[in-house]
Amino acid sequence: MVQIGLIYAKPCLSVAFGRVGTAGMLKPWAMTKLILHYAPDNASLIIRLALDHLNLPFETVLVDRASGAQRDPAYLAINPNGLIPTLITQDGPIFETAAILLWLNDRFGALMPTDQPARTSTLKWLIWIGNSLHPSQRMMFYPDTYTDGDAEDLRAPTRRRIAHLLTVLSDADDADWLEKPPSAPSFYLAPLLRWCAIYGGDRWFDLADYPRLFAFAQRMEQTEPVLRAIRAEGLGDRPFTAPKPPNPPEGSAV
Ligand SMILES: N[C@@H](CCC(=O)N[C@@H](CS)C(=O)NCC(=O)O)C(=O)O
Repeated sequence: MVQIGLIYAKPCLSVAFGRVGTAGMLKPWAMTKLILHYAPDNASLIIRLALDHLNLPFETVLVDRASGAQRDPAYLAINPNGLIPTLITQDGPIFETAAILLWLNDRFGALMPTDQPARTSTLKWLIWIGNSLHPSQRMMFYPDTYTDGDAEDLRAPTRRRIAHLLTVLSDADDADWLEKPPSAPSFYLAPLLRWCAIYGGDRWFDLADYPRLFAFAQRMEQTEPVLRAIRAEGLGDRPFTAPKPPNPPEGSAV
């Protein structure tokens, strides 16, 4: 069953009336409450960070992973993939993390640069995270979904693949969003770095091997959305540079 979780609404209602080009005008779409179907320390964390960054009020509904609620008919009706997150919006339920981030930017702005070429490179890396890095992580974390054979036979090359991808990102000249104020790919990347360290086997990953990404993670840890997510999902003091398994106030990560 999908359960009703805590209600989370920051007192910033003025911003919920639309940030982009509204000049104080009330937009009808801005009045529909956003509902994030989430589990602690799941990909929904990325969307929580983005919603918080945008100062949008939203409700959370816990998807109880301990009972496999992501596969319940009620949840499959809004996300037939049985994956977390799903964001309920005035335009209907949205699944796929990158799609939700882009929808939020379409509606509210402030998640992607508007000037070129920064916009193009930020878009490129956002989709790279969603199409390349995140799927590789899923192969590490859910090997049984991808092979009938020995999980370790899949994990070993996938570890190398993830290391290669992170090296590509670290070395990229056009990934300067890493050093800029947080944008959509920042909110996507930071939790993925955390999960590399926590899930998918012991001690295969050390963020310190990627100094540029370590510095990025340190900066992200000091942002208000991350500080609030730490409390909301029990992520520990240094969720990206020294991650520990979560200790959430409700629900479970796996
Ligand atoms: N491509 C999906 C992946 C989401 C995903 O992997 N979610 C994980 C939690 S981090 C999940 O729902 N796992 C439960 C399962 O696989 O049954 C997205 O971008 O939203």
